[in-house]
Amino acid sequence: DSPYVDQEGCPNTGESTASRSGVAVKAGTPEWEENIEYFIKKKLRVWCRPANGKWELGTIVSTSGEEATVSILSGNIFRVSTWELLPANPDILCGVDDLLQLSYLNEPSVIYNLHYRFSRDIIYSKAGPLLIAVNPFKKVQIYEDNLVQAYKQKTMDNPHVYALANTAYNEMMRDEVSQSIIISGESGAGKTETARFAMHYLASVGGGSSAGIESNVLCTNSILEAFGNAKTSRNANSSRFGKFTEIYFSVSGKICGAKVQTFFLEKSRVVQVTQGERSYHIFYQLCAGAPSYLREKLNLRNACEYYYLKQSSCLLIEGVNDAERFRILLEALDIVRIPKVYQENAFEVLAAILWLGNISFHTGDFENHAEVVVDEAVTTVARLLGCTTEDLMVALSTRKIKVGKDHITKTLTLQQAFDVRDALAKFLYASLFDWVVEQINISLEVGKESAGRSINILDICGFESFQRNSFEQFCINYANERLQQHFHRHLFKLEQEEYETDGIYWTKVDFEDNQDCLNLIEKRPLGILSLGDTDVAFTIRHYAGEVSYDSTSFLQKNRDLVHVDSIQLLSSCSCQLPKLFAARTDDHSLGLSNPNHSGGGLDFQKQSVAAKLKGQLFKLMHQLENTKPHFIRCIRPNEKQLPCHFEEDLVLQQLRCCGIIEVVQISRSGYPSRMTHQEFAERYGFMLFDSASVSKDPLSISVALLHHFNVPPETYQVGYMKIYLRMGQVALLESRRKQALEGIIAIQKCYRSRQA
Ligand code: AD9
Ligand code: MG
Repeated sequence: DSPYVDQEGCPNTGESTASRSGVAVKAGTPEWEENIEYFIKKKLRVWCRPANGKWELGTIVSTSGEEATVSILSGNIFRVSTWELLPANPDILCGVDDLLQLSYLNEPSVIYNLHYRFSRDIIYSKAGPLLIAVNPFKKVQIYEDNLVQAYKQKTMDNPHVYALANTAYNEMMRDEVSQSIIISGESGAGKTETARFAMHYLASVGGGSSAGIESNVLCTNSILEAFGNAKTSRNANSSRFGKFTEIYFSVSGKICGAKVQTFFLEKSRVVQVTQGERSYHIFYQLCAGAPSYLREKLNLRNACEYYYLKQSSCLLIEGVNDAERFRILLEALDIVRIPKVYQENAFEVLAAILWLGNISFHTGDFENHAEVVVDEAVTTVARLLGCTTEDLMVALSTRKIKVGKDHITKTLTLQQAFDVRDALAKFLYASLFDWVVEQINISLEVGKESAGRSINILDICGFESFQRNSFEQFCINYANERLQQHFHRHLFKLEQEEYETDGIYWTKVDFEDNQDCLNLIEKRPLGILSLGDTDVAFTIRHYAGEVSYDSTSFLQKNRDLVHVDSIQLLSSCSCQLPKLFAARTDDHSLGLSNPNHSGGGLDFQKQSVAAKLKGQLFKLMHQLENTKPHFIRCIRPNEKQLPCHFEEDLVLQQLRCCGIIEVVQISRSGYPSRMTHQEFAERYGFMLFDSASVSKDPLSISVALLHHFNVPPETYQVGYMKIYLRMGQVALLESRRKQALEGIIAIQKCYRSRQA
């Protein structure tokens, strides 16, 4: 009568609940039918879903056919289909640090665990090798400097972004291999904040080097956020670009330089802002915070006077002081040593963009022939760029067309003129953004003492699916698709590596890949990227769900054309930056565009946006492949950006999208519970009645325990360092342990009462 097999001969719950398939037993399967009897007898808790659709904890009172009567914790009784029941975990597993520790892995158990922790301000959890961060939307006291020290000295090692950064740092130092911290999650989930905390940790641990370069690294965040972040409906500080920051370390582990790469800045936001959203922070900061001499120089007005900004009635962000942010930005620009002259050049370009949006057109003597309205807007733009008003007006309202060997000038229609104006504004902004990134990189340039090791932090825009999805969403989701592939492969690979290193037997498990979807997007000749001229709506089944794309203006956005006339205008400007931006286009060819498109004529032609993105992603993946990855999944607990609100369905949807449960399930088909020989022996060793016959080393005690409880050999493995257990085994051992402890207490009571 082994204590391992239930006295009544019922199958043991752990084994029959899915360890064979590696997936939690689905309600309604024969295995679960058998288990229901067991759960009734033992009054074990189950998850049930009454009509309101919310999972509730309860115990099964009785079953009849496919119907079960369940008493939930509130005392209410429900009749539900047995298909709607799932096993719940024992109390000891309530709020575990790592989802892999759950004996029963199912959606309600995972959600319950994360919710339980979240309501105690424990926002970090692990899902095997993956760190989950649930956005608290409030200040939580878990980032203080003393905690940096605690994680550094390993006096704390519960799940935390500091713990993860510490692991990355230590592994870089120990193995001399570059590391990557890859942060993903939906918009507003907390990626950028998490990246900031990781950088803060690394700056503290790797600080104290020459020239205090670590403070420059931290400053890059506020600069890039001013230029690349904006208020959206989902996040008041949404990153509208992807960012890959490489932080380089010397042999002694000190930061000696850094480099920032950016991807797919959302240009359309400069000229088009949806109601309730804002354009890039920098515009509002400049308008609110520029000192009077600068206001005069730039002929600067309030944000509400610029068309590009006032398209949306949202000009302020609650709780944010744009003027104060501008002051902080100026400090940051000084810290990274961007010369004052350069800073002012950049502000001139920004003011020029704002005034460009105020330029209007009317139709002149000939119907549908655009003429620029001569006003303060056009004269100010000309002055800020350093060209004549006449040249600017010509560039905005006409274009040169090549006919045979001759060039003729054609007047634009109103719509074409507005398009040319907006294209110029977008070009100026995107060029300025790239220039800012370059300036930052110059200031962060790797010092001589670099050992060529780095810790890289990736923070890209999260998967997006809206009512209407356009080219921007296509690019973002394509990038996420690539990242997802990297994520799956590596999580899985890591898992297998641990088994191999610890010397246990392990059959390789195949993993479903998203390669088909990537092929659909990028494979030549029929991938969506190369079907550039197909002007239809289409739906892609992404790893995170289906998204239907509206292809209106898709092609235009992908071509991202700027008039050659506009480029020529900029190259003739007397101001530094416009001239520089124009010169950068020299390495691209100037070609003849489709004459039916955008007025017909010469366009500045370059690689399409999607093709460029594809190239960037390949390069990025290649860089990531050469590093050891550490993954963080950020989760948005509610839509309203409120503290203390945990919407279970919303969280569940994100867990499903990012495949967290799938990752855990796959990890579980291995040996999810691991304890070092020492830990195992310490927790359960007292149950060996015949301990005298066992030698005192933890390995022997552990093996003796496994034999003593007749743990089936197929449910565990003994590695060099750890005992590996299949799903459900710890729950069984724990119930034995509880019984044993109760027994000891009963004996002690009995002994004391006899003595008394
Ligand atoms: V987006 O894809 O760039 O739109 P992110 O980057 O995922 O998005 P972000 O980091 O900007 O989200 O977080 C959104 C807001 O949540 C922040 O502005 C904070 O107010 C809040 N947040 C996120 N993480 C934390 C945290 N660890 N502690 C406190 C947080 N607040
Ligand atoms: Mg962000």
